[in-house]
Amino acid sequence: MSNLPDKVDVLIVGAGFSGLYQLHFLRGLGFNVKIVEAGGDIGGTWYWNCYPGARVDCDASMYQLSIDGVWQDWSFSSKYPSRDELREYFQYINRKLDLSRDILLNTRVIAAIYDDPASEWKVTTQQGDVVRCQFLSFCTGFASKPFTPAFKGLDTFLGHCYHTALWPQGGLDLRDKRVAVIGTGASGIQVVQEAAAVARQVTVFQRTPSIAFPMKQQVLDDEAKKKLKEGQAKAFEERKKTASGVNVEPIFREMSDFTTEEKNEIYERLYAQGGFAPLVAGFQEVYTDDAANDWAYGFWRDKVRKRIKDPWLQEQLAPTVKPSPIGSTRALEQNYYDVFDQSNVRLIDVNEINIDRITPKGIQLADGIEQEFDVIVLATGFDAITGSMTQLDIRGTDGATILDKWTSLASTYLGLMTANFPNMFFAYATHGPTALANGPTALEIQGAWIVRCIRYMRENGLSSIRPRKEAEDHWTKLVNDIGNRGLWVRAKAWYTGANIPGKTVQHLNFSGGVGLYAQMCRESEEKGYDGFELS
Ligand code: N01
Repeated sequence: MSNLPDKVDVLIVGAGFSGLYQLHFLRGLGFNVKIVEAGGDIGGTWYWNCYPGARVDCDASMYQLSIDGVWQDWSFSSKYPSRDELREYFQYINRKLDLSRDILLNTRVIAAIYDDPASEWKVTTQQGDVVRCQFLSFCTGFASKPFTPAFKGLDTFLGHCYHTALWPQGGLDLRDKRVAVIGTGASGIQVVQEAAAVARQVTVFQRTPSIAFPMKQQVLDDEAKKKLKEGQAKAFEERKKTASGVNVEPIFREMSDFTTEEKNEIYERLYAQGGFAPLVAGFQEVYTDDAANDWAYGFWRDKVRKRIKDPWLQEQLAPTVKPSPIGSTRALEQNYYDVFDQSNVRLIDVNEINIDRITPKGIQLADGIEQEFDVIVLATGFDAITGSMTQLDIRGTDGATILDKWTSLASTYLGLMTANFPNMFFAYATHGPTALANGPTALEIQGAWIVRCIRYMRENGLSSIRPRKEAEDHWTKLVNDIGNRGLWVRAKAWYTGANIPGKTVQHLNFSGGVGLYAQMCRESEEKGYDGFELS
């Protein structure tokens, strides 16, 4: 049993960006708030994802909280900081805001049930604590349920085998090891880059090639840090109005308005900027139009192919025919496409020769050949977005779980609440801008809304808030209708749940842009929480 009180006003699940933000502001309003966190430290995704090479994929000047008094005294050393530096940043926030006195670590929530007459949630932890709260806020992120494919023989392997999100906190030395990396998404790419520098042999098992953009890492010197600070307050305000939560806007004019030379020039400039600039500041039409998407893919493919000598590898890593629409997943790389020219790195296309089973010594392929490894890295992704909550036994007013409710179709109102689950909020999750947005921008918009809502309830002597079914149906349809204008469903990826066998493929992100999202949340609030039933 831990030190959880029997009752609090607000219980927050998860001590990542969202949870810390909400704790700080709710506590400032005098609410009795606690965070329960499954991990051994704060940081959320940055606690769990300690695999070699873990690094953020958003520009750090935007990948931070805008809390006044916090951002002024912190500067990252590079544009895309490592996991270790992000951990330091979390410790810094903790010191500044004195958060840890209200955080219970190593405490995993496993169940929550709503007591309608009392307008309270009864929450149970794995250790057996039971805590009651009027408001329950899930700040569990989009990637807290790792996905491991059902490989035969997985538990027979005698070497080290870890999912990237469950990597040992103490690290694992890859020097001189024979390393297998299964999966070539953002996590797999980062591991491969790191392992290639030290491991005796790195074997990459690829099913679908990633369309990874060059990071173009930049070290930030004092001058650069000073310049960022000067514009920071304005940038924090501006980011809330943009499409993707970073301070750039896409080109809304159609590609056909431009000559090939002009398009090339624009893309050359965006590639030189690095990161997701070609997506977030490129032609918006790329997300919705096949021909525009093909053109952008061709541009990317030709750039990547120039970095790879071997023609077979060129076709494997940057195929002639695009493997999925560009912009339907997100991954950055530093030297990923270069390391395949090294003699210690090789690629296996599992579409050609599938993984048959994991053996005590390594991996046996469908051709019967067993390859021996010391380390197997499962960079196989997540039951993303909905999985963070559907993995828990959360029961609402009708006794059904969130899994029951969302199995055939995830439905929410404003990506903040779901009908039959009163007084329960979620942020950076289902039907928010989530995967399509810079995390801190989206979760601050949502967190601030949640904090104001809870304050409003107290000020007006209200005990419960729940979305009306019509409002939820309307929002859910809107998320899917806007999503269907894009090409995302063509990719077998986590944005739509298509990466998980048996999971319903649907739009899990609000793809209408952060600015529109913020506006719609604000409008509901300004109309006295339109679409919600308050009592
Ligand atoms: O997961 P993914 P990820 N046999 O789902 C492959 C964010 N992130 O962890 O595409 C063989 O993208 C699968 O193949 P396929 C980041 O935004 C953030 O890499 O299904 N392969 C794919 O290649 C990122 O976008 C942080 O054909 C199998 C890979 O596994 C998102 O999370 C850290 C397979 C999974 O790629 C997810 O990235 C990490 C099988 N049976 C991630 N099953 C931080 O910010 C799956 N694959 C710290």
